Amino acid sequence: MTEKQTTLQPISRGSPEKYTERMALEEGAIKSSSRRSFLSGAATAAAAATVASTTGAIAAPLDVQPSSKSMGRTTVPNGYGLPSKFEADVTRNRSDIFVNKQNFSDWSMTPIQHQQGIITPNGLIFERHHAGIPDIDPDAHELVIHGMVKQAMKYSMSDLMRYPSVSKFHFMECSGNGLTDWLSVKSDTVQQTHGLLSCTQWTGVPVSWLLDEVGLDSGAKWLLFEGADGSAHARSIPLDKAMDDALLVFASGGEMLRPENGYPLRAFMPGWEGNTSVKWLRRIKVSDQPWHLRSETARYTDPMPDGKWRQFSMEMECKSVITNPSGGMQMQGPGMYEIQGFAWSGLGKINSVDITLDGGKTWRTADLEDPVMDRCLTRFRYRWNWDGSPAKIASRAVDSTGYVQPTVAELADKRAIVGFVQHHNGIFPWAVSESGEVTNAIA
Ligand SMILES: Nc1nc2c(c(=O)[nH]1)N[C@H]1C(S)=C(S)[C@@H](COP(=O)(O)O)O[C@H]1N2
Ligand SMILES: [Mo]
Repeated sequence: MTEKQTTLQPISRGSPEKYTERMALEEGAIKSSSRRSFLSGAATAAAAATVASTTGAIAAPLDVQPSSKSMGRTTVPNGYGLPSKFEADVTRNRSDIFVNKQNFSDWSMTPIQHQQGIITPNGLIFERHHAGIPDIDPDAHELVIHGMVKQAMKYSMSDLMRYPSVSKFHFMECSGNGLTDWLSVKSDTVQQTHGLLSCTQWTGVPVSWLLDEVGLDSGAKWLLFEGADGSAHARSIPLDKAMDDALLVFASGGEMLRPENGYPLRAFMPGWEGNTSVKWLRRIKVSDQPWHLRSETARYTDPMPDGKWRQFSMEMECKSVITNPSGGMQMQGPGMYEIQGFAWSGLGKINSVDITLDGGKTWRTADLEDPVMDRCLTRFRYRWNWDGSPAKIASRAVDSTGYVQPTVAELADKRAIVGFVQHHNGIFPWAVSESGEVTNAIA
């Protein structure tokens, strides 16, 4: 998709009166508590001028639309609904910076600049797989739980789906989300910089229920989760996490998982880096220690300033990004815009989001849209009357533990920033030029 085609019009929907009302809510423009006094103030003329220049007033009554003059398409009773053909640009895309020559260990990114609300449609959930997507027949699939247990057990999919289940809203983020941001070549769009991020309602069975059933030997501390794909991707998970909130997920967004997201069964670790949510799950082995797998030594570790590498940094710390306006978009002249974006934290809820318009010199409070849920995407909104001068915009989130999303410099103090950086949650700026062009402004 060429994001260059995405243009941002100043807000112009609705009646001029409604528009003026919205204007009044902008940037704390209401000094007095009465809207009337704002409307009678000097700002009214400016607001009215903006409305006139962006709404296209009509003189004649409405024509009958061509689509009203004939019957539409018939329903497709046995079909699966698809987005409008006019939305064909909204797709998952591969990386534009680091293009693999093969598709097997690869990833595709969610177009978060086009996501409305907090739920990612199933067909747009980002993909990350180490050896391609297996096609697994649920009738043949089994999950085994073994190791330091009283009674090793085997579960078919129909066994598992007979258990009571839970449905939870959570984000999922790959630890490599943003990993190209530190390189000299920058990604253009927010899909490329932050699109290894999705959020949906996950349905499955809590791991703890099955662990209770098999019974743990004393001394059990770690669990191996292993996938049935060509990479046999696996992770060691501490028992505490498994007992606390880990899920065996078979559905997302109201339907069975898509093949690329782990059909028919995956692990899901709320708030933790995506690679701990092992897809195509085939076994859980209980032990008294971690396995120190490739994914825990050669990969998914963080270089520290003292030259050592940190293992098992699985919680995704608080982060946010502006998705609108964002890289590759084109603003259509001065006027009202709504800055929008997402904030999330692997350690709790989002408490607040601040917006800067001047590259971090001053900050203002954004509105958080309900629902604000634990370890879930939270949408923030901020009304901005752009005066047409160059701006550097960014968001900064604070979570319920009090953790403040760091600046890039603050992050670089705590970690050695080299090569592909994992767990990059630095404050991310976009530059808006006088001509309205929006570009990646990471230094
Ligand atoms: N079996 C298996 N599980 C896996 C992977 C994999 O390659 N194989 N990739 C992991 C990584 S790195 C991430 S970020 C998430 C991505 O899940 P998604 O493709 O559903 O977005 O799955 C994880 N689980
Ligand atoms: Mo990942």
